[in-house]
Amino acid sequence: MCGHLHLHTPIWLPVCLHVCACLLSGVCGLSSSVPRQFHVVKEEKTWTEAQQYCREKFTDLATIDDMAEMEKIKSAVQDAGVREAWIGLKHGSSPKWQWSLADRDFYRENETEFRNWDNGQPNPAGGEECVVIKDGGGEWHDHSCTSNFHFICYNGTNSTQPYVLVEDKKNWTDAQRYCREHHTDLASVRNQTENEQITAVRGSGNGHVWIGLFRDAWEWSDGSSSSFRHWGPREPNYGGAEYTFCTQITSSGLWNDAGCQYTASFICYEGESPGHGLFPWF
Ligand SMILES: [Ca+2]
Ligand SMILES: [Ca+2]
Repeated sequence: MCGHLHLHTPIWLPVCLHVCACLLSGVCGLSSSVPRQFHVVKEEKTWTEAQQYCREKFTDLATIDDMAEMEKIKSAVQDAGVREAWIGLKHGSSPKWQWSLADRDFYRENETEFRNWDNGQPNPAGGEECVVIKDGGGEWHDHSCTSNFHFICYNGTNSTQPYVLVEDKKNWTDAQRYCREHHTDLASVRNQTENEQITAVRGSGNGHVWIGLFRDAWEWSDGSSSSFRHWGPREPNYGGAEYTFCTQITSSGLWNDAGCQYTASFICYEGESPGHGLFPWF
C-alpha cells in the first residue's frame, strides 16, 4: 500500500491541490493559474550546466515576466547573499520586434503584431533597434536606441487618457526606465485607433517620439516570449566578442550580460512552462 501511494502521490497530489484551490477560490484561469516559484541555487555552474540542473530538479532556468516577479527574485538573491546569478535569458541569432510592455493579457490576438512602418522602414540593413513615431506624421521609423527624443508613456491606471507625452529628451532605455517608474511602461500600439490617439497626444513640434517597440535577439531557456528586460546602465555590453552571452541578475537587481562559460550561482523556477502547462485542461 505504501509502495502504491509512493508511486502515485507525485502525480495526483499537485493536480488535486490545484483543482481544490481552483474550485474553492472560484478562480480557474486559463493561464498562469499557479505562480512561479523561484529557487536560488548557490552552486557555481556555467549557464548550460545550470540549465541542465534546473530542468532536472525544477522546471527550467528562471523566466521573468514583469516587475513583480523581478522584485521577488531580487529579494531571494539578496537573502541568499549571492553577488550574481544566471537567469534563463541567452543571446540567440534571430532578432525580433517586441513591445516593452510584456504583459500578455494586455493584447488580444494579433495585437502584438500591429505595425505602422513608413515606406522603406524598418531599414533592411538593421542596426536600428528602437522605434519612433516620426516627426509630423503617424508612421514609424526604426532608429538608433541611443538617440535622444521625447517619448510616450502608457499609464494603465488612467482609462480616459492613458498616453502621456514626456517632453524631456532621453535615449530609449532611459525613457523606458522613466515610464516604468512614473507610469506603467513605454506606450504599446495595438491598432490603428491607438496609433491615432498617440499621434494626437504627441501633437506637433515635438520631433520624433519613442514608443515601446524594440528589437533584440535574446531568448528564454523555456521558450517564453516574455519581452521583459531589466538591464543595468550600459548593459548588455557584449564584452569579449568571442563569447556567447547569457544573463545574470546582480545583487542590485539589475541585469548584466556575461560569457555563458563563466560559472555563477543561478535561479531556477518551478511551475508551468509556456505552451506546456501542467494542467492543459484548465
Ligand atoms: Ca530607420
Ligand atoms: Ca556585461
